[in-house]
Amino acid sequence: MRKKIILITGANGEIGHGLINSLYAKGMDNILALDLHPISSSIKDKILEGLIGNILDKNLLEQINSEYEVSTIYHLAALLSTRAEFSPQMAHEVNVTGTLNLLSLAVDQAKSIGGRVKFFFPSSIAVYGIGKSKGSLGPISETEYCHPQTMYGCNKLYCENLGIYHANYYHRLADDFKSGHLDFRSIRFPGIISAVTIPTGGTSDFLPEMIHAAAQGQKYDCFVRKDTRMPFMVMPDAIQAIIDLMAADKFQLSQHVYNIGAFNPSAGEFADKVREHYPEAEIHNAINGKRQSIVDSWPAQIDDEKARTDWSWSPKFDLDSAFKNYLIPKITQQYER
Ligand code: AKB
Repeated sequence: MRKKIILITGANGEIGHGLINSLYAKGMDNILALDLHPISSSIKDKILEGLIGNILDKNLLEQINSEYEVSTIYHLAALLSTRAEFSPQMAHEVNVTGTLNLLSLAVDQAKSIGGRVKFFFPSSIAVYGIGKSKGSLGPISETEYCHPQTMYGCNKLYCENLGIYHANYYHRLADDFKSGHLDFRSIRFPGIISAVTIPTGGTSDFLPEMIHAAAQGQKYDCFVRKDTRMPFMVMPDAIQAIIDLMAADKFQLSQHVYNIGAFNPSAGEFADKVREHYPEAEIHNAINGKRQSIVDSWPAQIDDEKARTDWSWSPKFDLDSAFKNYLIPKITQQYER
C-alpha cells in the first residue's frame, strides 16, 4: 500500500513555511516536504516526512511516484526574479524543467489512482511586461500585457500554459487520455510581505527588507525609487488565497490562473508607514537601475475581479491593518525574542 500524501516542493521557502503551518492547523499533516536543504526546525514537526532532494532528479521523483499516493501537489520550488536574471539557464532548468517534471508526476499519479490530482502553481505578476506608461494604466487583468521582461516572468507564464495543457490536452491522441485528470490551479501573486521570514532573490524584496531592517534597528538602502508602485499583500492573505482556491468547487472556476491583490503603496509611502511605527528607522534610496527596470515593467495595480467572483477572494488586510494587526506585532515579537 502506498502512503497517501500531499507533496510540497520548495517546502523551506517563505510560502512553504506559511502553507505547512496552515495545513497543519487544519489537521492536514500527511505532508511530504521536498527541499534542497533539510526541512527547517520550525516546520519539521508539522509534516509526515521531509525529503532532501532536487526537483530535477528524475530518480527521486520516480521514487516518490512508486512509494506514495499523491492527492495534491503544491509546487513552490523556484528561483525568483533577480536571482534568475543572474543565472537565466539555471532558472529555466529549475523553473520550467522542474515544473514539467512535477506535472508529469501528477499525471502519472492521476493515471495510477484512476482519479484526479490537484496541482497548485504559484505564478507571479512577473508575467506582465508593460512599457513606460505604467502609472497611467488602470488595473491589469489576467489577459493583458503578458509580455514578461525577465527570465522568471517568461518561466512563470510558460508554466501556467504547461499546467493548462496538462490539465486539458496532454496525450490527447492517446487511448487513455482523459481531460480533467489533472486539476491545475494557479495564482499570480504580487509581492508578499511576511513578518516571520525575509525573501531572497526576488525583486519585490524591497518592502519586506525595509520593514525587517527597521525592526532590527538597521539602516536600509532601498534599491528602487520612492515613487515605485506595485501590488503587495501580507503572507497570511497569500496562504489563505491558496487554501481557498484549492478548496473551491471546480465548477465555480472559470479559469485556471487568477490575479489577486490587496494594496499597492509606493516605496516612499511604505517607508513613511514604517517610520510611523519605528520613528528611528533610517531608510535611504540607493537605486539599482536594473532592478528598478524590472519593477517598472510590473503593473502598479492588477484587476482581481475574477478571483473575487469565482472563489470569493477578499484580502483580510489592507495596508493599515497589515501594519497594525500583523506586521508590527509579529515582527516586534520576533526580534524581541
Ligand atoms: C519576485 O520578486 O521575484 C517575486 C515575485 C514578484 O514573484 N517576489
